[in-house]
Amino acid sequence: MSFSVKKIFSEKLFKEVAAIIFLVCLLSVIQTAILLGQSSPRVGYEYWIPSSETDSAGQHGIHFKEFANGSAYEPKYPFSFQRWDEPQLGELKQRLNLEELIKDAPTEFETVRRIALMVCNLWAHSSPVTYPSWNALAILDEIDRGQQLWCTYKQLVTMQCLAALGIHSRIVPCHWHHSLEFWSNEYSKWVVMDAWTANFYRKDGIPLGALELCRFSRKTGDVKGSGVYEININPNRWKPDRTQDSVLADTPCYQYIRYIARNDFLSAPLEPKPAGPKGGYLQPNNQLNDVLQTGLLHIAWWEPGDAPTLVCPAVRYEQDFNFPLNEVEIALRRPADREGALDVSLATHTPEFDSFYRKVDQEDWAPCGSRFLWELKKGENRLEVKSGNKWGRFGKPGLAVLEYSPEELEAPLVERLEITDPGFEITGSKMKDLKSSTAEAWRMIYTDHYQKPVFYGTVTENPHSGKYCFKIELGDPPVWGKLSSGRFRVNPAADVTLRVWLRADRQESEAAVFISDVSSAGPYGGPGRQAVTHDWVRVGREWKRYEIKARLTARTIEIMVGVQTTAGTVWVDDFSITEDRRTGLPW
Ligand SMILES: [Ca+2]
Repeated sequence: MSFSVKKIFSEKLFKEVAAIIFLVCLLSVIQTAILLGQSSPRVGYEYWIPSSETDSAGQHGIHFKEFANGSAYEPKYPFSFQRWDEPQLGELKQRLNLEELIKDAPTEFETVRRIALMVCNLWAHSSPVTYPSWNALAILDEIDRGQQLWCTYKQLVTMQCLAALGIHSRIVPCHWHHSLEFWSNEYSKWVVMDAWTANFYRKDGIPLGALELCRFSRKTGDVKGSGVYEININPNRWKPDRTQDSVLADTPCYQYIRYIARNDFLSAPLEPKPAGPKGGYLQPNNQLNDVLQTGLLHIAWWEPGDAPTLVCPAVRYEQDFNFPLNEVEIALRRPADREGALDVSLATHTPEFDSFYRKVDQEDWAPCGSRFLWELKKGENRLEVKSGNKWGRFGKPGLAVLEYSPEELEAPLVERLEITDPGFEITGSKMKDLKSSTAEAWRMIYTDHYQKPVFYGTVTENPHSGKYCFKIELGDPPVWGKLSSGRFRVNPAADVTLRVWLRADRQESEAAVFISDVSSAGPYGGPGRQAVTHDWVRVGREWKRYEIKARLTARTIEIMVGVQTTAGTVWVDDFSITEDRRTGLPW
């Protein structure tokens, strides 16, 4: 059998297919844009609620109403997080009486705000004489001796206080400054809380992170005109003219930003390396000291249009700068062998991870593994999951809400299997070549002109029974011809036998007898348009009965049957199908 691919897929067909693919892509882009637009009320990224079902859920009686999913993404440059069992964390907590300070704080954000304010008021601002240790307890000792240090160390003490409470933060070197961001489990984003300038930034009621401020600063070098408010947390700030709450921000600090990929300095102390004169010296630009004097790794934010960064690596994708923490990425799969349950897999990027927790419907939160079976009940089903760290602090919960309608799976039983017009008598009396074929009746299936047989249709030449049989005459090259019945109902999980009479214009002519599952279009679902079974048979010059047996799947409720020929001329007559037994479902 030799023919070129080009012959089957004609140029015209190619163009049509290409046009359809383009339209489908365009529509999906538009749909995605609409969906993303609709998701804006939800704070944070990676969370969105789909407005429609896009896969097979509906075929299993499952209709999603809400799905808020987190991300387990890990950044390009690994971040070294503070261990939870570091004894100095407890010492720091006691020394600064943190428990008392955050008592009754209504939110995590308020907890962070109180700590930043307390640290802000610990000392006045001054350049250090030598490069201080990156240890809050050592810094507090120096403060007790009358030292005053600059911004880096207010952020550092705040960072280690937050670590004592299980909140992760990071120092953000920016323009002539070190700022501080913490991972907000409430907002699911990195948020600036600056313990030195004693403020944070807010737009449309949502606190902002350094990357957002950087983007607002790209045109003019500062955030002026961006509608960002500067919220002061300290009435005794170093800039008394700015004590008014909620003034429009104009800071140039965030025109370029980096983050330090560690917050574990208590457990893994940073050793200053002397550079130049004995004991080293400090540059007025404090962020160069980290990199040049200590080799401390910075990760810079870079985007097209920026000059290269020479002192440290850069990232250009948002998730590598603003990688999420403590979220749960949920994967829901339907088990292959049963309905009414979902196989749940959980993943997370939680530093010092302790356990996942789940809350099913109205039950209490309970620890759970990373994989479990979610048994569905009729009606609304609700699953919430969250990740807990070793300090007992939780990330933002993920959520799936769905409606389960098992009655949609219960197809009514069929008493007798019926192929419409199995002996071609109705078709033969009404039409010659099936051009006016109806959905219930026989049809030839081919995809373009080159597959079209030389002749197909009902004829009166020597039928097996009655007045008519069906004739398929292939040309040369003999591209296959496929004769198919209309779709008809069957019972799922049943054993059936299909029989058909065939003859050919030569001995040993090859044909395939098939049963094809077409359940996907029906209300009860199914795998859809997959051949349940077929068998190749050798057809001779005399009428002979051929049969194939099949076990239908648990979700097959509609099938088509037929014959596919590959050479010469074949006559077909008298299909019949019987149900031998119902196997029942395996559960
Ligand atoms: Ca007949």
